[in-house]
Amino acid sequence: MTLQDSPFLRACKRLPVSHTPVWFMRQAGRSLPEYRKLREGVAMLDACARPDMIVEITMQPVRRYGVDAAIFFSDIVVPLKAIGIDLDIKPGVGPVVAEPIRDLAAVNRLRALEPDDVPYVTAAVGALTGELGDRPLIGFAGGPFTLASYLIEGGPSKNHEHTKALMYGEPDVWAELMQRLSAIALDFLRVQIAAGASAVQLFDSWVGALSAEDYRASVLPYTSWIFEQLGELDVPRIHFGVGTGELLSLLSEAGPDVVGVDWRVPLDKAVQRVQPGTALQGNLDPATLFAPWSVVAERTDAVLSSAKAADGHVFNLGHGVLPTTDPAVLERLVDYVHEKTAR
Ligand code: 1CP
Repeated sequence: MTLQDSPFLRACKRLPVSHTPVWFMRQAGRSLPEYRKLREGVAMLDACARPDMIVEITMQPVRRYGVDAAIFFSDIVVPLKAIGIDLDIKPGVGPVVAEPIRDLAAVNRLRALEPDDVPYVTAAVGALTGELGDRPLIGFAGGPFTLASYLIEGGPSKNHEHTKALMYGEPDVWAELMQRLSAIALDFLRVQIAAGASAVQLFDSWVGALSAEDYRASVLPYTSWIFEQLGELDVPRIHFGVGTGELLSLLSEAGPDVVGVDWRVPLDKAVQRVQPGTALQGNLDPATLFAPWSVVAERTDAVLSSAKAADGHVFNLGHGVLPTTDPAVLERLVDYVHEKTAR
């Protein structure tokens, strides 16, 4: 098999596959004991800047689960740190920004990302593509709304109130911020593609906080620009956000090849909301994995059956693997999907 014949890349391109490909958002990281051991005494952002650790952590779930794609180990805030923003990833919390960005002067200090800012990304992607062989590596970046939310709120937020206050109250500052963050996200993806990533996912995780009208006016123009620019690079583009049932048609309008769907919308309904010729990714509720196996199997059957309506399907969870998930269940799930869909 060659890389281009891999079930994951074929499903993204809506070509027939030998089995439905599987990978899991957040497959690397806290749910794996081998990850926790490797990370002992190493801060998250330091791990993200060490090619040896990036390669090992990216490979861990591939070895353990036999997933059909690897996702690059990094974080959506890595490019922001790389351009000099004072931020940290606090254990048990997430990204925390020392000085939240809330005015034009602060926005204007956000500079562009250069490949030389992230040499460890280039080095690690290069090493990984060698090690992965015909298994694709997915590169990723945070979407502009989600990055903006961390920068404006100063950390994780439930209501995104400062973000919306700026979006509604100072549209010019918002536009400047979104332009700069979109360029940073695009350049972070370009670095990964140039080094050998064979697909990319834009995680605009928190856009589900917006109404369709606000998303269309204040986010869609920027994500559309990112996908348009990526179109020249000829790698499948995946777009995902949580709680986006009401936004799926707009996420699709932005122009990705694949739309990631969370667990709230069955895939046969999601098909009707995306543009024709769009593949779907998803969408087992990650909390299902805590139920007895018979329930996991039944719910997985429901996802696979619903996915028959889709033009191309990549099996995934509806959001990231929860940190206390039993890895043995994920391992069994990969085998189950492969067996059930073998053609
Ligand atoms: O110490 C640790 O282990 C920190 C936990 C951790 C890990 C393992 C964080 C902090 N980030 C990561 C890695 C990571 N982040 C990956 C690679 C691993 C993989 O997928 O296999 C990826 C793709 C991300 C992307 C990411 N970071 C997103 C988008 C995906 C999603 O889950 O929606 C978001 C929103 C973040 C921010 C972030 N970083 C870390 C945390 C705990 C969070 C979320 C905080 C919050 O709830 O707002």
